[in-house]
Amino acid sequence: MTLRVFLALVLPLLVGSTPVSQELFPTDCSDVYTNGQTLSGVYNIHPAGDTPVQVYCDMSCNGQTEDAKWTVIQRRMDGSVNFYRPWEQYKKGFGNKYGEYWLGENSLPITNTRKYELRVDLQDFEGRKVYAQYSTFSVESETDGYKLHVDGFINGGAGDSLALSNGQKFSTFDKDQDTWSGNCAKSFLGAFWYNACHHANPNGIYLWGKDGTLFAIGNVWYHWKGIDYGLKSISMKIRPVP
Ligand SMILES: [Ca+2]
Repeated sequence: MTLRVFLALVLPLLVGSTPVSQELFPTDCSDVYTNGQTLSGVYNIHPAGDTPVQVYCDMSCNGQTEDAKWTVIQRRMDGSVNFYRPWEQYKKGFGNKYGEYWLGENSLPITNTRKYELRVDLQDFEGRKVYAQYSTFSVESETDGYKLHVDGFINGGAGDSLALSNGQKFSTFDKDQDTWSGNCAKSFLGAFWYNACHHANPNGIYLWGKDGTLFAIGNVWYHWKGIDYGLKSISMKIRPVP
């Protein structure tokens, strides 16, 4: 029996309080922060019980605040990871937690009892930073296609490019759940909550700026930089609503 399993079995019996179990098994980066880890970096969280998931915690929101506590579920920053991947890859997650990655299903607020908000941080190649925030964020189960629900848009200069994706199922090139007669993931070389098809394509091709060679295939956010500008960085992050 490992020490962790032993503690998990015995410690709650000894102490029997929620904070202690969250200290052993932080659900997300806000628990990590509460446990005293206040610097941004890679940590283990336990969103679904005792199985640890490695994640990047953005504790300072790019240095803007001191207690941001965001759990990063998606991040692009240098084009080092290929995001054109099939359904099973998006389900289990992929990439490098110190760089670019998609966290995967077990860390999304699907069956979690907590309510979450979403923030999308964007940066262009001229150093400008904006964001879009949503006061509620949840995803339905795989059976229901990971249907997306976002509401309560707060404009940090980015504009609301997720409105078109609200209420949509997740699609990959091998699982077309969009509302278009074609295949959005194949046509726009990404994987996302496509409608018919998108105003944002965070998992599209890393374009290194503006490139109109192929229409809307980049990691773009339409309401800020248009449909053919691939962002320098884009990251999607969540935290429980207080
Ligand atoms: Ca389709």
